[in-house]
Amino acid sequence: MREFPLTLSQFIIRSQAASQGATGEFSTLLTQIGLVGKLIAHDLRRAGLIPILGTTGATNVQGEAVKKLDEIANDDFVKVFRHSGCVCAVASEEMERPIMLPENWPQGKYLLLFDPLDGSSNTDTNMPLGAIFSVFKHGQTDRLPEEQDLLRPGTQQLAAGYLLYGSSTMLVFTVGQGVYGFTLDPDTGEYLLSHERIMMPDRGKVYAANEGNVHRWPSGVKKYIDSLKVPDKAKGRPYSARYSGCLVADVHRLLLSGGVYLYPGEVDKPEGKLRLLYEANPLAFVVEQAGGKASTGTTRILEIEPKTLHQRVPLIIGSRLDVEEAEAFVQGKA
Ligand code: AFP
Repeated sequence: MREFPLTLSQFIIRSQAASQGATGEFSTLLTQIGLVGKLIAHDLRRAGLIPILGTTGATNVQGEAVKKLDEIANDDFVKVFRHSGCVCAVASEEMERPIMLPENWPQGKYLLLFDPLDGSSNTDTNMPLGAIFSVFKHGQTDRLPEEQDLLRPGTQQLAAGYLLYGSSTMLVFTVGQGVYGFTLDPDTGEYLLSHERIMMPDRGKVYAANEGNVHRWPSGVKKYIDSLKVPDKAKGRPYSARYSGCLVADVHRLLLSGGVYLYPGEVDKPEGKLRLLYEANPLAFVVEQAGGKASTGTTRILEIEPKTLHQRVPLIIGSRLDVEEAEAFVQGKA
């Protein structure tokens, strides 16, 4: 009989059967993330034909111009999860405050944080885009969550992952037992298991950073990037530069073939650009599960105690040895 890859639903059913006491609620959550991915991918395939490109004229909580697709993607997440029954609060990079969902309470015990459209500067030029999600359990059984309940270190995440809208649409996630990648089959509309237990190389040959910012970087980061360009056969240098403007796409490349991504703090903006709860934490969980590392340069991302919902953080993420080397430069030890 012809072998057929596992569908996302089959994979979830199998994992649920192996997990004692599972109620199926968590499985629903992953299926709903898959649904959001289908909705957004459906729109993106028609970008240029339907009026979804360009900006809305508004500015988001981060002070950035809101793209029409930012708004569409955020609405898709909210609409799907409002009716999912499995989530009692959602927080998004695009929304100033989280939305509590009393209609899902008390059954919906999960908290969902997401960046609905990562790399939105790529929208109008047919470049890759992504979405990133992070899942926690609401520990209190007697009350709806409050904003404070969403401020948890990344070590407490139950699941995290991303959707990548590239030449194909992929859903990649971890529930703390390895990293699995599913590719959306456009013919059947099913996500099929295409990447089982992804493990990243300990070292890569690629770095990803917006070098246009070099004059704003601290000297340790500058020296590290310079060192990657000096030929050194033993260390596989010089490295190649590959930067897409979409963190999901860059991290996906690193996950499959190794290397390092940096969005460091800057001299006048030490907190950097990326959001801890919506970008750094979920991707750090995925990358650690694949054998890699994620750091601010001095601290493990997953151990940071968040103080605010939209907190920013410097990020160095990728292959273990590459991140360790970057940390040594940042800390002045190399
Ligand atoms: P958005 O999610 O706001 O589009 O930002 C994209 C991003 O967070 C990340 O995906 C990129 O790697 C990074 O910012 C690009 O930032 P620069 O344009 O400053 O290089």
